[in-house]
Amino acid sequence: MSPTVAADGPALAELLLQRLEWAGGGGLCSLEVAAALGLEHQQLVGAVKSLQALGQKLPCGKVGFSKAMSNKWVRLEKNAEGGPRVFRAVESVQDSVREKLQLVQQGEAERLEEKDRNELKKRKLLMEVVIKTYWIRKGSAFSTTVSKQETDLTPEMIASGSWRDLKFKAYNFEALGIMPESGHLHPLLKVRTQFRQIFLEMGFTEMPTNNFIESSFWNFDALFQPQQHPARDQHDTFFLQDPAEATDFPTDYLKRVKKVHSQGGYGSQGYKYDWKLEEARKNILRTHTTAVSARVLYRLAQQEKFTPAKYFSIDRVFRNETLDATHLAEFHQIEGVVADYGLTLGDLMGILKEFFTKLGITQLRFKPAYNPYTEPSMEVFSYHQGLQKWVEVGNSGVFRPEMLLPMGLPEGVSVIAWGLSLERPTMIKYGINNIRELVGHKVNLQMVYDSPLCRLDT
Ligand code: FB9
Repeated sequence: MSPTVAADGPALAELLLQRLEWAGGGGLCSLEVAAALGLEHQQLVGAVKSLQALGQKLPCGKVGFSKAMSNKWVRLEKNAEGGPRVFRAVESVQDSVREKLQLVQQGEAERLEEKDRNELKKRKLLMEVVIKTYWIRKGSAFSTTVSKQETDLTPEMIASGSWRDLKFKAYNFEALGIMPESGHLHPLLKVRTQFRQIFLEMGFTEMPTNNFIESSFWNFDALFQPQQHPARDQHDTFFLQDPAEATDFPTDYLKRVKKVHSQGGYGSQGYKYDWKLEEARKNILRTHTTAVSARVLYRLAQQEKFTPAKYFSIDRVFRNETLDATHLAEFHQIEGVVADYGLTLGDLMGILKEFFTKLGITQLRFKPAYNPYTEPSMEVFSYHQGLQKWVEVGNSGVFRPEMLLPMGLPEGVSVIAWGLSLERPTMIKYGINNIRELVGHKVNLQMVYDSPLCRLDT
């Protein structure tokens, strides 16, 4: 029997759907439909399967089916002959979603209730776009031409008087500065700048500190620090292998230093030991910037006529110490030195008060201490409001005559000096607890970029 219809898939499937539409709620028997269409039953079953499969493939097939089921437009018979079947359950449907979307399509979305709008947006059937419109009207200086607003008042404008006819752009005091494209100073260098400013304000001159390598002579012997002092051995000091020795010393001065160590002089009994040149020659990484102060004071003493002087230095020093959260094998030492006739401990206390007040530190206390090259010596303490306790903020003293007189400084000239570190105030100002967050290979460079300007007196 020749089929009465073209039996290809989609056409047959649609034909079946139309017959289902005409059949009303009762549904159709595949056998009867196949006979009516003059088709093999299997062909029709194939069309039915293809329609069943469509429910899994169409992106909205599932949604449509579940909506039809939840609206009770269709019913599912799971035990129907030949497997699960879906039947029409109502004569006609009112698709409210379709009606609402048609309203949107007609540009009448505002007629939708908010809950409907939110439901459609949630199902991604509706997307809201906010369009910002402006109401434009004439201003006080309205013109039909756009006149360029000047941003700079030039000498030419003033001279010619043309500024009278020009419009100037109003200052924008809210404008933020443009971030510099250049590099960023490390917090240590920002704090160093502040300390340098304080010293310069106080009339001090910066000493040349550009030699990390120093001879033991200038670092220790010139300061009357004996050669057997524990600070001079390997566990506190870094010695160089190459060049291991310095050779160039002022001959006469070296003789006076040797004598004052081994025999005494200038009223001092000295240390009475066999002072050795080879010990003084040993090259090291300087352990303090006081080595630089010794060189500068020796140069001051070579003047024909002594003139009072104030010096400062801020630079790296190296000590072979136990490392911990606040101590590395190097740090920046800050040092102030004042040379004049008749200076006393009172002068030292006064200048320390002046110096630390500029740092915002006003409550100072002085505690007797010991240094090999100063006598008397004082530790300097300040009351830390945040920590509610007294903290050490530096060390100080009056250089010994056994250090100053061999240099050639006149009798009566005394030199007061003090020192502190750069890292400690920097860590406090920037709230850094571990020094490895401030210096070293683990430093987060973003910290450097983001670190604010430093004001020490606040
Ligand atoms: O810097 C130190 N403390 C400090 C300084 C400033 C500060 O500012 C606050 C924000 C407001 C806070 C703290 N100290 C000296 C004290 C301690 O930190 C101490 O534990 C560590 N000291 C270093 C040496 O340690 C091996 C700091 C360093 C120091 C100590 C002494 C001198 C220099 C640096 C000196 C000296 C001297 C003495 C006489 C003549 C010439 C130089």
